[in-house]
Amino acid sequence: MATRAKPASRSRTPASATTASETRGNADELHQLAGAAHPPMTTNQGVPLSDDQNSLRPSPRGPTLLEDFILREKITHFDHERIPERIVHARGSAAHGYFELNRSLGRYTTAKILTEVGRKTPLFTRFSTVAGGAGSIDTPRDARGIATKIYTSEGNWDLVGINFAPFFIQDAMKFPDLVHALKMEPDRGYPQAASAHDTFWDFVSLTPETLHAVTWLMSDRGIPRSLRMIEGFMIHSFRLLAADGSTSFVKFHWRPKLGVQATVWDETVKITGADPDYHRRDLFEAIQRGDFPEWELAVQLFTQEQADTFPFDHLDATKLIPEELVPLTVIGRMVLDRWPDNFFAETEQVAFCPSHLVPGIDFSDDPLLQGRLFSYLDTQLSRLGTPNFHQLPINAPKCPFANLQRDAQMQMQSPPGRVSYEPNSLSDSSPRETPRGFQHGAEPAEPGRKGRIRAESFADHYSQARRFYRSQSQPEQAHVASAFVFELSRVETPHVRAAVVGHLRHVDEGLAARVAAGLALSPMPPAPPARVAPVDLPLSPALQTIGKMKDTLKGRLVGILIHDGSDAATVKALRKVIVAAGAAVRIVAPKVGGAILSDGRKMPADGQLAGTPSVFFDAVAIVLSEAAAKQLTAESAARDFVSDAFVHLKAIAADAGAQRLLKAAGVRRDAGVVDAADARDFVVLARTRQWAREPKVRMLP
Ligand code: HDE
Repeated sequence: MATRAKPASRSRTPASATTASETRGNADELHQLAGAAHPPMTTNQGVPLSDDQNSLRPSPRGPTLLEDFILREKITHFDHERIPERIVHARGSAAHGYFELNRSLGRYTTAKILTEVGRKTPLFTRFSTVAGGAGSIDTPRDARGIATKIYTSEGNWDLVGINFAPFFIQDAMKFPDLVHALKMEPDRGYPQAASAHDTFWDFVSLTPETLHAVTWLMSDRGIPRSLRMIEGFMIHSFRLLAADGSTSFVKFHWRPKLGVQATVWDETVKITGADPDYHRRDLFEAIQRGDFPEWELAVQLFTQEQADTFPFDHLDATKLIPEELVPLTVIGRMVLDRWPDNFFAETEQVAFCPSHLVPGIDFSDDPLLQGRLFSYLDTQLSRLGTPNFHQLPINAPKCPFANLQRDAQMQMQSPPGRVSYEPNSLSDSSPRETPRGFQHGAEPAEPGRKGRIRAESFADHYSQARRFYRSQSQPEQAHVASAFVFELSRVETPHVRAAVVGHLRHVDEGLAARVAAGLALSPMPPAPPARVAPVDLPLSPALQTIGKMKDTLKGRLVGILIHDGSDAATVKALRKVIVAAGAAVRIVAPKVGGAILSDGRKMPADGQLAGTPSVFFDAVAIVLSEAAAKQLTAESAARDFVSDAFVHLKAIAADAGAQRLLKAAGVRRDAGVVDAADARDFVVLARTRQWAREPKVRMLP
């Protein structure tokens, strides 16, 4: 910033001289800082700059001159820095990595990416929430997008999925309505990134096909612990095309190496306040410390004949194919090992389209997928402003690509020659079709009559929602009920609340009763007429989240609270055992500089207590001298650190000195609270939440 000149002086000074009233800000100091390693700063036209601190003016306190092309270029560029954010999935975080196939699908497809075992193919994966804007929080109750662009040798293949197996609607026609209902209400501009409001639940209550995905949304899957711990479902069936011309169906799933894990709701709410970037930071830090997130790519393969026997229509995006019916076969893995260099250039400008397929894979007739095939390309035009968005480095194929499309805004290529049409006889090198090119599966079209029709086979909206709810473990069922109660309690319109509970009676009478009780809703609202009466399907334990938590501490984070006088040996022993178990340790202390431990040495802190609550950790250890514990009983951040860890069902290790703080925080000893000396027991307990504690700390509906 320029130094302010003395207001009294109005004298004119020669432009060349610098006087007391006319300084160059800190430009001269900065010149001295510039070493040989720094390239000269230039304008966008390559003109070197001698002063990037001060705008051009005729006198120290005079107006800025229009002539200042350097200022105008800089400000103009700044004014246009933002591009329209994605209408959905605006909030996202991404990373580079690779895909490696370990089992060939050569019997089913010609796609090289699915047949060349052992080859590592680069990819870019973007995770997102759905409802909130680009600057919104990472941890609302919401679905999570997981979109992957694999730069295959046969062109880019985009796998654009979410962490729920069913979707909310069956026909693309309803997508704008679903999204309008979900996003902030248009008159008041809130809530941002939350489904707990009238318009969303109004739409749900009038659109029973949403019930299955909504039950997933209310489950623990809606509040993931980490982006590294979500599954990814491509939702729709796709076709695989074999070399002999035969076709089969496939569903693609990502399965996290670390297992699926969620936070508890109260914890989620607190994380949101403590760190709105919680998931982004978690992903960034994991990659920085070399703890590379990894997923298996699993497929469900089935034929038309098998599909004909399913008690549902696999073209209906609100249905899933249970693993028990069509097992998952793991065929490869995705590893994310590099954070983008630049958020805007890569994470923001990456453009996914489910229509980006490679030869050997084809679409199914799922009406939701069919609509998506139009939408994504269209939205990139408004978001990125040009049909040349494929030329941006993050979107460009890494294999050769060429055609005779030309010009348009922001054309980066300068193709030589007079020929930009085909067929032509004037060029020896213009691109031509190839027999190895993309083929569509030659399936006979079903006979029928054109119309705005919904298949009768799509009509059962409740049976799969029932199976999902009933397949959950006891704690998870309680969480689903609590989530419905929470969300509907935020709904101001009583008839909307009642209508949703009416639908829940078709899902499960017990669930409806729990939610009605939680809302103090009586009498029980009637169940609306159902086009197809729900049936009891075989349960599917694979749908649980708690069941899918991996029995490991790998990829998790453990916090150790210390203060001056904490026992050095205990802290070190804990850290050693936790790290050996695969987790990372963060030291938390009342002062960020750290604390002097019992051995007289200073241990630096990774986080200051008030800014590093226990919600950031999967388990916590409290190692304190008696004096420090006594002192910290007067500090609400310390009491909250301990009591939150307890009510969020985390394993707690505490030494004798810390007991006073535990007592002040209302911690009652249970199987999940151990002595800090028992570090090995602690790391075993820390692998899971203490579900048995939950009914003692929370009133569950
Ligand atoms: Fe999307 N969706 N979607 N969606 N979707 C977009 O495309 C759309 C659907 C998904 O990280 C948009 O580039 C329609 C299902 C992800 O950049 C838009 C329909 C699934 C992402 C769009 C659906 C998804 C998007 C907005 C119903 C799971 C983020 C920005 C017919 C399989 C990708 C953009 C990223 C993004 C349209 C339904 C997942 C507007 C019309 C089902 C992960 O084109």
